[in-house]
Amino acid sequence: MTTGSEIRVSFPRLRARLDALAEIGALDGGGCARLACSDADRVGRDLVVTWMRDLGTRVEIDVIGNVIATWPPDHFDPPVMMGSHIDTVATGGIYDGCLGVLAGIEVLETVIANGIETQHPIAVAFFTDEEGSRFHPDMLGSLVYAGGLAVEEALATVGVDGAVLGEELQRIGYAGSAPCPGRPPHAYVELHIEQGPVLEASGATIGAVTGVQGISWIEVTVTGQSNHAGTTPMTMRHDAAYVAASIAVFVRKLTEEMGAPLVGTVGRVALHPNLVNVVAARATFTIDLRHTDDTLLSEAEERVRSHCDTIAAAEGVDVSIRSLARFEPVAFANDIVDLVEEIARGSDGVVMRLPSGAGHDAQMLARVCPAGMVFVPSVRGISHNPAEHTDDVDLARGADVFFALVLRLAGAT
Ligand code: HGY
Ligand code: MN
Ligand code: MN
Repeated sequence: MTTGSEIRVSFPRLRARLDALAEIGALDGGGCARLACSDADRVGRDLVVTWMRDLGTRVEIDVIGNVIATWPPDHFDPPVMMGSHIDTVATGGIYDGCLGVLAGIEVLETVIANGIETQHPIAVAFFTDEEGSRFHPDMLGSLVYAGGLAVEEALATVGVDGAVLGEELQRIGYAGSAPCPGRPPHAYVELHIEQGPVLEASGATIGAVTGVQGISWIEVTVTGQSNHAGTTPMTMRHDAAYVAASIAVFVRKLTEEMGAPLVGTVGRVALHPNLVNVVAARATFTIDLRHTDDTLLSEAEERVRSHCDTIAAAEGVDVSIRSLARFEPVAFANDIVDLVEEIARGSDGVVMRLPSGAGHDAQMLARVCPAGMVFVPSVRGISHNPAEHTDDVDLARGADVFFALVLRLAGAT
C-alpha cells in the first residue's frame, strides 16, 4: 500500500482527456460550444461518464442531471468532492470547468492505480448548466444540489431558446433518479482557471481562492412604439432601442463612478422588429452586475433601477425588470484556503490569495460544506472566448497542488 506523498498525477493523461473533450462541440478556429443539455453536451457527458465508469467508480445521476462518481464504489460516507462543469458558453474555451472535472478524474485514477487509501471517500462531479447561458440562473445544477432551488422549479425553467430544462434532460438521457438536495459532502474543492488577469499580472501561478463575488443578473424589457424612421419627429418618438442604449451607457458610467471591483455587463440584446427603418418597439436585454460587497452590489442594482425609471418617463416607454440570478458573495473555508496556500508554497509555484470574479459551483456547495478552490493563471486574462488558454506547466502544477489538497482533506493513510 502506498501513501500519496511520492505519487503524482499524470499530466499527459489529463492533457489527453482535455483535448478529447475539447473535440466535442469544437468551434472552427478553436474553442467549444456545449450549451447545457444540447446534443454536444450529451456527447460530452457520455464521454466523461465513460471515463468515470471505466475507473470502477459508483456513478450516480440525480434528478437535475448532476453526475457524481465516487470511490470506493461501496462507500457511502460523505466524500471529499471535487467538481466543476463541462457545459460551456456558446463561444467557450476548452478549460473553463473541464479542467476541474478532468483533474478530478485524474486524481481518482491516480488514487485507484496506486492503491491509496483514505479516511473519507473521494468523488468527482459535474453539475448541470453551470454557465446559465441557456437556462438561467448560472450554477443551476449545483444550486439545486445544495438545496437553493426546488427541483420542480428548476425542471420547469424555460431557456432563452424556449426549451424546457426538464424536457431537455429527458431528451439527452440525463434525467436521473438520485434525489436533490444531495447529501452534503465532507468538503468540496474545485480546480479552475482564473478567467481573469490577476494572477498573470501579479506573477503568481497558483491562486488560493478566498471566495466568490456576488452576482446579479436582470433582464430588462423596454416597450415603446414602433414608427417610421423617416417620418417620425424626434420629439414624438418612444424609442425602445434608445432607452436600452441609455441604460447600457449608465451601467458603464456607474462602474466608473463606484469603481472596482464593481463590474457591469450588457451581454444579450434583442430588438423588435429589429429593422433598419423602424423605430424599435421593444428592447429586451440583460445586465450582469457583480461585486465582492453585497451592500454595494445592492446599491448598484438600486441605481440601475432608478435610472430605468427616469429614462422611461422621459421617453414615454414602459420598462419591466425580471431577476434572472442573485447570489450573495461567498467566503470559502479558512482552513481550506490556508491548506491550498501551504501546499502551493511547497511547490515550485508562486501563490497568492484572491477572490473569484467568476461564479462557480463551489459558490453553491459552500452553502452545505467547507469549500475551496485552486486557480491557475489565464493567459492575458481571457475566458468565455475561444482564445482562453493556460500553459501546460501551469495546468500541471495546479493538478499537482489539487491532488495533494484532496489527499490531505480525504485523510490519505
Ligand atoms: O457567470 C459566471 O461567472 C460563470 O461562468 N457561470
Ligand atoms: Mn467555470
Ligand atoms: Mn464559465
